[in-house]
Amino acid sequence: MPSSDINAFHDLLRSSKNIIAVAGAGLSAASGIPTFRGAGGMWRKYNAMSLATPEGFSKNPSLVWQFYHYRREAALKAQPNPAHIALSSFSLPSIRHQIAPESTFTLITQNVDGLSPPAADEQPRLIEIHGRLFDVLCTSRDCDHVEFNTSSPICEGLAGTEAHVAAGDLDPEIPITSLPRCAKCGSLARPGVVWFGEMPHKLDEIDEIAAKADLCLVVGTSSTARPSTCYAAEVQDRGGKVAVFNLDRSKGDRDADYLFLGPCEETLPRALG
Ligand code: BV8
Ligand code: ZN
Repeated sequence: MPSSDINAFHDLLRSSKNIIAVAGAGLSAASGIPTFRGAGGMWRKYNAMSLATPEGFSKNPSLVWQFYHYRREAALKAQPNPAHIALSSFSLPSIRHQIAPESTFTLITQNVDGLSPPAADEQPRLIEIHGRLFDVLCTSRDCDHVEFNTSSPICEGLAGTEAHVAAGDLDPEIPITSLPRCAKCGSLARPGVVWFGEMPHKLDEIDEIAAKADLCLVVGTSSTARPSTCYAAEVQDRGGKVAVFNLDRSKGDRDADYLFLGPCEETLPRALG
C-alpha cells in the first residue's frame, strides 16, 4: 500500500533531482472549472466524441464552438487556487531548492484553462500537453495562423450561448459564418486544444524530461487519457518514485509510493511547502 507519511515524502523531495508533475482537471476543480469524468463531470453531460474530436468539429463546428466558448468564458472568470500556486512556487528554483536542493521541475498539465501561471525563467517548466483554450487556430492548411485570443465573447455569434450550454442545451443552428474566423485569411478557426485522436504537444520534449525524472507527482487526474497516463509508470519502472494527489482513489494509485487523498488545494501546499 502507498504511504501517506508526509515527513517521509519531504525526505524523498530532499533527495530528488529531476521532478515532474502530471496534472489533470482536479487541479482546477477548486477554481470552479468542472472535471470530465467524476460527479458533475463534463463527459457525463456532453458527448466527448461529438465535441472533442476532429470528426465532431467537421460534422458540426457550431456545437463544438459553443462548448469551447462556454469553457473559455468559465476559464476567464476563474482564478488560480492554492494548488496552482503551490506548483508555481515550487517551479521557482529559489523556493524549490530549499525543499529539493539542486533539483529541476516540470509541470505537464492536461488542463487547457491557462490557470497554471507560466514559469518566470526560460526553462520549459510548464508544458500544456493538450493545448490551450485561448489559442485559436486557422483550419486552412494554406494558412495555419495561430492567435492567442482572450476576447469575451470570442465573436458576436456565440455571445450569450454559454448560458444555454450550461443548461445542457446546444444550438445546432448557428451558421458557420457567425463562428470565429481566422484573423489573417478569414477561414473558419478552431479551438487550439488537442482533441481525441490528435497528437498531444511537445511529446519529444516530455519524453526527454520524463526519461530523467526520479519523482513523478500525479495531481488531480483520473489517469485515463493517453499518453499522460503513462509517465508515472515510466518513472517507476526506472526506479523512480510516484506520489498521487487525488480527492479519491484513482487508476494506478495502488502502485504509487505515496498517496495523499483529499483536495489537492489542501494536500499540495502542505506537501510542497
Ligand atoms: C493520442 C483537451 C496518439 C480538450 C483532452 C479510442 C478512440 C480514439 C482515441 C483513443 C481511443 N482509445 C485510446 C485512445 C487514445 C486517447 C485516449 O487516451 N483515450 C482514452 C480516454 C480512452 N488519447 C488521445 O487520443 C490522445 N492522443 O493518443 O495521440 C499518440 C500519442 C502519443 C504517442 C503516440 C501516439 C489525445 C488525448 C487528448 C484528449 N483531449 N482534453 C479539452 O479539454 O476539451 S482529454 C480529456 O481527458 C480531458 O479533456 C482531460 O484533459 C483529460 C484527462 O482527464 P483528467 O484531467 O484526468 O480529468 P478527469 O475528470 O478524468 O479526472 C479528474 C480527477 O481529478 C479525478 O480523478 C478526481 O477524483 C480528481 N479530483 C477532482 N477534484 C479534485 C481532484 N483531485 C484532487 N483535488 C481535487 N479538488
Ligand atoms: Zn487563416
